[in-house]
Amino acid sequence: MLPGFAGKPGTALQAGCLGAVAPILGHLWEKPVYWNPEIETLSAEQLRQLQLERLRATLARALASPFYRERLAASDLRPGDLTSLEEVRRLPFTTKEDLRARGPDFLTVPRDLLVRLHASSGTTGQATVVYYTRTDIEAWAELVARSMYMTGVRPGDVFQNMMGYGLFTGGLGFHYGGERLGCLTIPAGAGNSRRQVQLMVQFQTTVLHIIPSYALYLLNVFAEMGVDPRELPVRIAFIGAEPHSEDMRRRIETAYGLKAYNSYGLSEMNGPGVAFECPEQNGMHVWEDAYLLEVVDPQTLETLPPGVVGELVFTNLTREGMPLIRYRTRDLASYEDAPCPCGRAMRRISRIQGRTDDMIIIKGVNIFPLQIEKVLMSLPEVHTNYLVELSRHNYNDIMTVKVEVKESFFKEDLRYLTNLRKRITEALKSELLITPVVELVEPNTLPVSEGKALRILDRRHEA
Ligand code: DLL
Repeated sequence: MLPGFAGKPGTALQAGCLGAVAPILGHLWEKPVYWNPEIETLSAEQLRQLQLERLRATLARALASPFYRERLAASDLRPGDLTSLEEVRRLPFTTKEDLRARGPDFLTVPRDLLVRLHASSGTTGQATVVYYTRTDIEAWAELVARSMYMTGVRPGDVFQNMMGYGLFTGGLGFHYGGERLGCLTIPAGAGNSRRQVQLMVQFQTTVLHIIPSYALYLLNVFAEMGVDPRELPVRIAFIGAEPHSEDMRRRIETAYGLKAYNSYGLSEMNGPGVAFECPEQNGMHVWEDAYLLEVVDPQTLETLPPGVVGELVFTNLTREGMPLIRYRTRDLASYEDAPCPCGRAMRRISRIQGRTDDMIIIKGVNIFPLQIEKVLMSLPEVHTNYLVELSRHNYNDIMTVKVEVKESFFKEDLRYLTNLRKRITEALKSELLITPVVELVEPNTLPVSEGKALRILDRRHEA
């Protein structure tokens, strides 16, 4: 049976096995589009029906945990009473604070059924811990494999996973997904830049998983080593785990000569593989058979319609050991439910616009780091890195933006650089509505992180 029509694609025929008969089979050997056709070709209506059934089952399962037994006791809603998905709004939200305070109380199974734990990277404070049963790990690997397959990764691809292996979900999540799909998976891990380039050359890597800011940084190492990434066979990259702009994606695509797909997830919802771009690169499909999506106004908590930016809220629909109900992600995005040309009915979310909690307020103006990035990355003179420092002087907030300028422009005369500084200041001012102090620095002089980039240094409390 040909993949895509039944069974799992990775287990059936591959181009390599067909060898000389491939041209004869020609028309039959169309690459299957879907990893899991049964789920990926559901109509919107069928998908909602499946979600409703799974939501009831999840609620019933959640009641086995001390946390939800208590929390849901106050609500008069019983799992069997749910007649529509909208009724989920009658249930209380779950927050990161709940997870921190009551961690193990979220478990619905005895401890000896748990096989793994991960912890969030803690970019916004103390880490939260999530637990997985064997079934959870397998279901998660399936979702990541499905996501990778959707972009065109196939068995036989050489997949270099440049994410941190460990408590962070990015490394092991994609590792299991890559193996599940049938890729030759290289557990390269984060950092060790020269080695990353060597691995790519030696094993002729075709697919990358990489933090977007690191992808730009790595270009310097390629240059130092005299290797042109465009001459390597790499054709697909997954970039995610941190906010990045469309300009940043295009830069990565051009410099490496590949297609870069945005990938979204969070440890509280297993990790990566919650929402992923299809070849249209126009929003990330939420795997709605596994996650129930809501977008709410972060202040009023009212449900928002398509196209309006609000906070993403997810409910697990297939998780066994630690299902979360109406988890407030703090991530801001909008959703789109118009049909996608790829044929999947799963709704798409926009690029993450920021978090409700990384918003910085300077002189009363609300600013999201992504706005700064968008401006800087649209300027051809700007190199790969920048740093925003917030300080306070005489009760006055000052925003200093240190910007790396490409070597070729740095060699220009002083008048040119003064003018460039003025242009960057103006561009930031018109986007942010406040005037930052811009400092131009030489390329590769700002600190680089091997994990998620640290772009904002808030020193205002030190004043
Ligand atoms: O970052 C999971 C992941 C790993 C996603 C690898 C994609 C690739 P956490 O460490 O728990 O999990 O951090 C989750 O990172 O709430 C977002 O604020 C941010 N984030 C994740 N993906 C994106 C993205 C992983 N594509 C937090 N764009 C989330 C913007 C993202 N922000």
